[in-house]
Amino acid sequence: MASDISLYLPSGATASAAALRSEEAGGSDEFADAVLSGLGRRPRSIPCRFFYDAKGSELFEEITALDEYYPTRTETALLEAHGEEIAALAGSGRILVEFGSGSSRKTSLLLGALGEVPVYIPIDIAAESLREAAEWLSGQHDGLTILPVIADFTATRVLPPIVRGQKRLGFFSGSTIGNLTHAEAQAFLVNAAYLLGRGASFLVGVDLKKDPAILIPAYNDKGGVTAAFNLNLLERINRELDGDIDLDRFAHDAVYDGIQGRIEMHLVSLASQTVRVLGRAFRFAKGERIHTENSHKYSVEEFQALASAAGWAPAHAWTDADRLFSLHLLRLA
Ligand code: AVJ
Repeated sequence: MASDISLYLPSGATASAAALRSEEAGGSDEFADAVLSGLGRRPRSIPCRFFYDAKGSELFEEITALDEYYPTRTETALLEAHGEEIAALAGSGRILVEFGSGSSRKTSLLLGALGEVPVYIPIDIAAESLREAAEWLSGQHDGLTILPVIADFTATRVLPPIVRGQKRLGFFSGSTIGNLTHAEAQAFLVNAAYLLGRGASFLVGVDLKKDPAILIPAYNDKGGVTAAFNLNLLERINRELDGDIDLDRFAHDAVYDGIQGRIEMHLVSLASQTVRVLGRAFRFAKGERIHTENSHKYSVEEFQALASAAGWAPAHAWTDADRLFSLHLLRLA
């Protein structure tokens, strides 16, 4: 098992994870800017990428095991059931580029189905989870060359030079594309086309539109794990930004917006109150909300139309029998 996995920086430099620990989940400066500007505007919002500090990542792992949260197990079952067909249609001997350090179990399933993968390149801004995932995968796949890239996967345009001239297969799992607005998702797909290059294939996990009676419990489970995941943002403000927020005076909420076709997660103020962050006061009225995440849902046709508009040719889509989740294989001419 390669223990000294070097992390690649778009500047071309490589660095050890230790040196980059401060990059964890958006360094505190970035977090401070996002929170102060986000709480200062209307509607108030804090970007969902700040969920994933160490505690948040642990809580998310717990969410993926919840009965109510069907996406992870359904996508994993699709990879188990259709891995060979996906590998055949995606094309063999391709470099695998993953957007996000993802869930290693799904990546390992795909790597297993693909067989010989010359190089695996996960892209993520969070150095620590990138290194952990890479070490776990190198333990599972002896001899696999892993080159983790520390970058914002929605925008980076640089891959390690080793990929030059080699065909690529992209992988974007978990319906994380749902966090992006439709315009952002299209821009992401255009950028991914640039990054993956001519003749590329792209496998994308997309959560499907369905009865809100299924969707809302998936984002507001009766055990309160998703609530803890959302409220952890306020805990993180108290931990890192000298906040004095009383967590008992805020509540988690998940609503389904049928027009936008998305779940929205909010933190609701249970009283009129003033909270302080880095010495700045923010007055909340009772019932006022902080938006913390969008999770867009698509029909198969809607996602194929979005992908086509971004220059990709939809090659195949797999869904489970209950049509809860979908995996899309896209191709670039
Ligand atoms: C990791 C972004 C795909 O939106 O379903 C889980 C995150 N938020 N429960 C999702 C999440 C609340 C998840 N993604």
